[in-house]
Amino acid sequence: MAKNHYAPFLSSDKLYSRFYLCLLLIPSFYLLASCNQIENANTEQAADCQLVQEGYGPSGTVEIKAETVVTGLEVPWSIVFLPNGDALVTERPGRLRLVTDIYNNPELVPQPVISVDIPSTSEGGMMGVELHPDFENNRLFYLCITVSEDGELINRIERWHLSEDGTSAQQESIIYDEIIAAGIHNGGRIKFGPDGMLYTGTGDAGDPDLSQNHQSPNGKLLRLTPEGEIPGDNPEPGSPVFLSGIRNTQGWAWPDENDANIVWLVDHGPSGEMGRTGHDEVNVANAGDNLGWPTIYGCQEQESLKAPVLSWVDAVPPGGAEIYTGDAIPEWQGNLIIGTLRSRHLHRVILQDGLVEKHEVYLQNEYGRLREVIMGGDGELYVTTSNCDGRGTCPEEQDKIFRVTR
Ligand SMILES: [Ca+2]
Repeated sequence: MAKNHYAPFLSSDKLYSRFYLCLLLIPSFYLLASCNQIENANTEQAADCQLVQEGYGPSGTVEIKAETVVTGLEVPWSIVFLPNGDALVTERPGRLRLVTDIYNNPELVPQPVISVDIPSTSEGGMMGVELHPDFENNRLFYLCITVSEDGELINRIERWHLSEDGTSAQQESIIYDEIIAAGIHNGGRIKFGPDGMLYTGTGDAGDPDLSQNHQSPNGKLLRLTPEGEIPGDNPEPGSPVFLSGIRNTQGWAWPDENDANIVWLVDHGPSGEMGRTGHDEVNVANAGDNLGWPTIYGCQEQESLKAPVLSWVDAVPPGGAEIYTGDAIPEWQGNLIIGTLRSRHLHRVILQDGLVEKHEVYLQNEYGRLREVIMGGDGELYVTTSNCDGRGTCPEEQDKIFRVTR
C-alpha cells in the first residue's frame, strides 16, 4: 500500500533515497496507527479525566513569591523538618545534610550528617527521608537508599538514629530490602500516613510487568508498619501493596488528615514504552486501587483499573507532591501542589469531590527542575530544585531549597 502511494517518487532519481527512507518509515507509521486502533478498541477515555493536549495548563492566577532558603546542594531529593526548627535534606549522590534554623536563619552545615557510597545509577541514590512518628522521643528516622546487596541493586529502607545535636547519625536497622532498583523509574519517596503507617513509592524499574505483578513491590505504593512489617489491615492480606499499577511515583499526599485510604498521587507517564510518550498523571486513588500501568495509560480506562483525573500529553514528569495547608496563600489551601522536572514549574491542582476543578502553572522556567514539595513546620511550602541531576543546567550556586509564600 505504501509502495503504490509513493510510486510517483520513482520518476526522480534525486528523490530516490528519500523514497527509500519513506518506505522504511511509512510501514512503521501504519503499524503504530493500527496498534493504536487495537488499543482503542479495548479502552475508553475516562469521562472524568482531563487530558491537557498541549502545554501544561493556564498560568497561575494567585500572587506568590519564592524566597531562596539555602543553596549549594546537589540534587536535594527530600526534606524533613525537625521539632527544634532544623531540617534534614537528602542529596541523591549519597549525603544527608543538616540545615539549622531553616525557618528563620537557615545555614547549611558543611559536614554531612551521613555520607554513603552510592552505586552508580542515574535515578538512584539517597532519596526519601522521613521521621519516625515518635521522633521527638526516639530520634529515629528513615532513609530510602539505593544499595548493592549480593550483587543486586535494591532500594532499601533503613532506620537511623540522629545524634542529640543533629550532626551525626547511626544506622539502627534495615526495615525493608525487597525493592528492585534501577537507573530509571526508581520511585524512592517515603512518607508516614495519617494512620501512622510508612508508605513507600516504587517504580517499575524499567520492567512494566512488575507493576501488575502483586508478588513484586515494584510499581506500587507500599504500606508497612514503622518496623517494616506488613500491617494486618492492608488491602491484600499478607501483602505490602496499597496501590498497584504505578509506573514511577515520587509524590503523593492525603487530602484528609483523618483518612489514609484516599491518596492523591502523581505518576510518570511512558517515555517510549510500546510507542507511548508523555501522559504523566494525577490520580485520586483509594486503598487497593490498580492505577493501570502498563495496561492503560493517559486518560484511558478499563474495567477494574483506575484512570487518573488529570494527564498531560506533553511530558511533565512530576517530582514531589503536597497538599498546601498554609496561611500565607489562602487561595491554595487544600490544593495539590506538584513540583515538575522536565516542564520546570510548580503545578497547582484544585480538586473538588475527587475531580479536577482547575489547574494552573506557577514559576514556569524560573527555578528549573523541581523535585521535593513539602509543607514546613512553620506552615510555609518548601521546594527543592533538581538542576544538577544531569538533566538540567547546574548553576554555580548548585541546587537550592526555596520557600513559596505571598
Ligand atoms: Ca495510571
